[in-house]
Amino acid sequence: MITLFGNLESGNVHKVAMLFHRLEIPYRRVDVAQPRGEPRHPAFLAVNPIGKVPAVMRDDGDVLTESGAILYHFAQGTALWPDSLRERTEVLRWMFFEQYSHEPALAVMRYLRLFADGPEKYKDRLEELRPRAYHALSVLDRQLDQWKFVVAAKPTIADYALYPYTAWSVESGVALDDFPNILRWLRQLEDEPRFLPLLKDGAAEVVTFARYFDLPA
Ligand SMILES: N[C@@H](CCC(=O)N[C@@H](CS)C(=O)NCC(=O)O)C(=O)O
Repeated sequence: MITLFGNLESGNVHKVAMLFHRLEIPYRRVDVAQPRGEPRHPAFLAVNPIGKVPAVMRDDGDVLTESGAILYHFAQGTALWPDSLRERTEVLRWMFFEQYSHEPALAVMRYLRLFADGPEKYKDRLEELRPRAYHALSVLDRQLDQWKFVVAAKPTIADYALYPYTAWSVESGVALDDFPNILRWLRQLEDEPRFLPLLKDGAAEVVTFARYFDLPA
């Protein structure tokens, strides 16, 4: 069975879990949590030298990392990866936007507010990131004014890439009231078949970090 390394609180991990759930791909999850520093543990670095989750190990031992690359890999041959070159280019465009302009603001703000030690320490950093998060959401909202889903009338992996940290915007400290198209789009995606809600575990089995890597608990 495929192994997904990561924790439920990570939006980058949730993108992959959402895709596996939608495509009915069974997987076990090894709990690797950033607040416990586990992505930088030597045992995990042997799996993903980048030191970040998600990582996915296939049955043959091959490891895939980077959420966008994992989505791309498993969406091949499904309707979530469109046929035309032009649409594929748009899907990649929005996935790169997510990684460079959206996630680095929203995910970092959420991490500092919820998981970092003493969020007061990060007040300046949070203030610096706020306009970037707001800008990224404004851009996404304008795109969703033209399209039902991010690049088309049907969802693609770009929607899955953008869902978790957009849906968690309030936890990042940015309300979505100014973004009516985003609010509509979130509900639409949630109404899609086999939608996996945030923080819900879709894994067939969960293994602790210590047990998987044979470390003292
Ligand atoms: N570009 C990566 C980002 C992954 C990422 O930042 N993961 C975080 C959790 S959401 C992590 O593992 N951080 C651990 C660390 O930086 O120490 C992806 O999309 O997979």
